[in-house]
Amino acid sequence: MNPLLIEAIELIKNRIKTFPDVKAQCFEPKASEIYKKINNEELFIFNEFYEAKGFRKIHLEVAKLGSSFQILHCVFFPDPCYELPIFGVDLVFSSNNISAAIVDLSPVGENIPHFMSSQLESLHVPKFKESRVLPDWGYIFSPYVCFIRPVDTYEEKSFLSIIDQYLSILLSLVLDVRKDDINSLKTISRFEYQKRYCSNQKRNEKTRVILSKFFGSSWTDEYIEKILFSC
Ligand code: BLA
Repeated sequence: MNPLLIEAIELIKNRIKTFPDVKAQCFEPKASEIYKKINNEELFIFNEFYEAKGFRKIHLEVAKLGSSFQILHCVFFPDPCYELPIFGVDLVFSSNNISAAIVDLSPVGENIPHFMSSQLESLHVPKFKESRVLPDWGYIFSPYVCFIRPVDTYEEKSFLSIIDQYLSILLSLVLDVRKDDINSLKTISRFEYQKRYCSNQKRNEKTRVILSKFFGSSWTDEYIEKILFSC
């Protein structure tokens, strides 16, 4: 695996460990390690699932698809009873270079709450040389989304530091947050926004195309529906 990918996995795992009441979920055991060999090319996907205070599902995935693609994908799906954003990161290595690096704390309401935006504003985010344009479904992300192609080691490390800082903000939010009633209008509205996030992520044809190439389209549809963006 690419050393930067390993560094990113370590960083995220170390952060996950610090979330309150975190425990591993024994969810879909057959989905935790997926391995295939096609024409001497090895494909594997490792999945880890956790739950924690305020989060219905924390999913960390590492995939090696053929000789050229390595992917890190992680989403913290909040329990809609809590006023918490959706943390998501996707790091796509193509032929050992990062082609896409995206991280966000995405809103589950019309706007990002003020107590969250003030923390995000105070972060030190360097100016990356190559920012990337979001696809049309990308309106689900916050104004603080970082979507770039890092051009050198300095930018790669800076991106890892942003992942870490976003997780640190998320942790500070969960330590303070109160649970709303399951039937409250706030909870229901956050659930609707989370469903909207998931249905738009499912519109990412790039994820679908690469998974289908190796695993076929019906396996891919089920994987995206049940593992990546189940709601
Ligand atoms: C892009 N995602 C991509 C690309 C690939 C994948 C191959 C194209 C890279 C490029 O444009 O340079 C593939 N991503 C995967 C696969 C998995 C995966 C196979 O996670 C899982 C097995 N995607 C997410 C999450 C976010 C996300 C959580 O899963 C954001 C937080 C974003 N990925 C995202 C975006 C693009 C992308 C916005 C660019 C899409 C585009 O340009 O059309």
